[in-house]
Amino acid sequence: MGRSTSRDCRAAGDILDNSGVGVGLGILSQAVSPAACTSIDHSEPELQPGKIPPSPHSPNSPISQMTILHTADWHLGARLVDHDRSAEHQSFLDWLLVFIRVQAVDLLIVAGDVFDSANPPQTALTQYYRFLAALVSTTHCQVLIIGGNHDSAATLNAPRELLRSLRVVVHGSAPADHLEAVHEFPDAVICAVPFLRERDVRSATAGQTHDEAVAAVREGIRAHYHQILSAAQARAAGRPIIATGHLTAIGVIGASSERQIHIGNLAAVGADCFAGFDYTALGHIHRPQNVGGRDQIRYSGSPLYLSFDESANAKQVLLLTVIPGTPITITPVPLPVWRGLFCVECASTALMRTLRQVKAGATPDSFPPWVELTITDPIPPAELALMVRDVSAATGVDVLKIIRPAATSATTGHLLTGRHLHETTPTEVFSEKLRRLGIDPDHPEYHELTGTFLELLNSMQESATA
Ligand SMILES: [Mn+2]
Repeated sequence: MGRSTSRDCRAAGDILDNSGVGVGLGILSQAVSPAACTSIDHSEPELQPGKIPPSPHSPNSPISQMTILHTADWHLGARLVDHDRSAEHQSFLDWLLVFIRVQAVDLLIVAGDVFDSANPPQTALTQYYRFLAALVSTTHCQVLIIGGNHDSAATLNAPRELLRSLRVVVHGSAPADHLEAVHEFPDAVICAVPFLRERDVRSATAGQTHDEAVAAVREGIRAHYHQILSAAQARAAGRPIIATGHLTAIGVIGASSERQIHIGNLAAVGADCFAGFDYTALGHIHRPQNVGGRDQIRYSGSPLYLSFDESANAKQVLLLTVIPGTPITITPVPLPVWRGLFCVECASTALMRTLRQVKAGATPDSFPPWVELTITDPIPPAELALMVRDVSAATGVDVLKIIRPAATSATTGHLLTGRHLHETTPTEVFSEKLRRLGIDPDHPEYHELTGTFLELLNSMQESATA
């Protein structure tokens, strides 16, 4: 059952890899084609929210294998250019619930950034609790949730005793005792490691240089994983050991929607940090990928496109089949595109034709596509705004952001010109400040200042979430 499903899911993945990206249409990048995304597995009953297909095995039967679903970076409550995304999140949660039922998933892992902010809006909290309530009342699935750098550990942890009684384990922050992070299942041992804050892995030492501090954080993370691995190995008795994490690994390809963590991304750890674990379920990087070419160390990526610059990659969740004594089977399951994000570049005269092509390339029945539009010819802003409004209404494509390089080229090419403050990150603003002060990015001073800035930003975010 599990095996044939794996093949079907892989086939769907292959289609995704070959699906067209809209080149030659003035479209720089776009989401995957509708045909590839809407079908998950043709051998399974159609995934329809509300219909409960039969479970492949009874929850009461002895489990000879364990099915784990790895996902991360939900970012409930997230907005894009001030636009609400709760309907897309709801579509994802509805899909996820049905998928877990159909596949009889035994354990759902959410590897951090459940929420987009430390103080999530009420709608996001409601979505979260409704989803968990539906999951525990209609499936046998257990849940492991760890905190990410966007999450408030306190917000996640507040209901943890109540949730634990409902088979939902929450680790908003790292427990002081490593043994508390080790969870034993009949067929696997799971080590719950959330986003590690600097205070979790390093005691600040006066007089340390920036580089020494970075090295200390990196070493602290490595030691943390090593100690938890030892604790798990003492109990595993032949069962595979799976870790979670929310961090940056060396060599990953990121996107602008990932907030920098630790001291910049300089404290990124290598794949060797996870040596000894049979699988590592990572969060933080929104583009699905493995780490250091090792398939058993994976970022599931975010279920939604969170920024325009990640719109070219397919989204997925990872289905693991765990049978003690055999390697873990990893099956990427492509997700539907609930809303396509598109970067579009064209002349104003080609706007209607280009947005029609965007609409034609978008998934049918999805929410209206959102576009970041770069206009290549000089056109007065007022005239452009009217044109965009009319074309947008005619095509059903929403333009969230307009970039006019022709109009801004005269203003000495400031990197942030033409962008609203809410579209920038604090780090970008700081980098721009350094640039305007004439501090060269290759100069050591640039790295010192950036490192100090990120440390301050980090501790601000931490105290906001404490
Ligand atoms: Mn994230």
